[in-house]
Amino acid sequence: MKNRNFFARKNIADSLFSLGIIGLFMLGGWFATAYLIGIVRQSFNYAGQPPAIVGLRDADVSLPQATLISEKDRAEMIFIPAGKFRMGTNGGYADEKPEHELFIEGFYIYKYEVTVGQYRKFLEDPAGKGHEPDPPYGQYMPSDYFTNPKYENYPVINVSFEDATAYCRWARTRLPTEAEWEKAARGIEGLTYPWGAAWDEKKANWDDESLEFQSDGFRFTAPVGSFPAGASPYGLLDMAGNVWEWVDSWYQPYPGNDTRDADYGRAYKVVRGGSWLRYPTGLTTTARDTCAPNLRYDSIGFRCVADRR
Ligand SMILES: [Ca+2]
Ligand SMILES: [Ca+2]
Repeated sequence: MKNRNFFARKNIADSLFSLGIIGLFMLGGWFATAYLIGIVRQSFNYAGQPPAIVGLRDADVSLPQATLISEKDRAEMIFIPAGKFRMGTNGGYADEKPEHELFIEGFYIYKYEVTVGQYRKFLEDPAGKGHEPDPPYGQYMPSDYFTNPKYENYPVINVSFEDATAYCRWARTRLPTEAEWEKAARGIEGLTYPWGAAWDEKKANWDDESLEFQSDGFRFTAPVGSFPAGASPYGLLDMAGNVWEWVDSWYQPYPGNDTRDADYGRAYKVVRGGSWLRYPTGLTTTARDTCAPNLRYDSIGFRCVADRR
């Protein structure tokens, strides 16, 4: 029989040699395939853009990582590239005028409002001492908002500017300036709402209840990110509605605005974006409201920013 001596020493050596050659070919083939896949994937990456910045046209930017995770609170942050944008509007309320162009450096900003769960981590740290939110009040906010785990992913409320600032310090971030907030909300196209030019009652959590529209599905605050269709050009969520957001700017008139307002000065910080307790005119990307830095309301929360690292 032909294979009778298959196990003879010489034949074993020959067979091992043959197997070795076959193995080398297979290994080579595997490396070649992996290499080709790599090239194809690379070319796709080269042709595309990071998902968070698709559609943006800032030309003067070398893009760093499009998203980052904040170390302390695991918040997702999106990069807003350096460049000019249009701030304010010639329509809207008196304090939103005039539209003016501003250059600001690139920065990272939280994709979502800071949540009850994230704020609780801050309170568990010694840095959070003295910054407990006021208990919920009013007819809509549930009394167990801060204790029932089902509200973990809802925005924190009843925190003052001082509380928010302390949180940011703990998270090694800071509050956005008013200009940073507005650019992140409207992009460089000067959008009136984060999603576009026209109001859409289903793209934000606003005060539909008192108008008896019940169009957005939420009687009080909503879990952060409940309105993906309402995202800003950079992919930020709830930049219109849900909770107002503290920014680190005093309430001042814009350059070229000659209207008088007794509130202008260094008594009030600005809050942005409108809330579950406001009508559409308060939810535009240019609308400004104010609050004393030591007061807490159930319509005001915040999100943080970080400088490019
Ligand atoms: Ca609502
Ligand atoms: Ca908001």
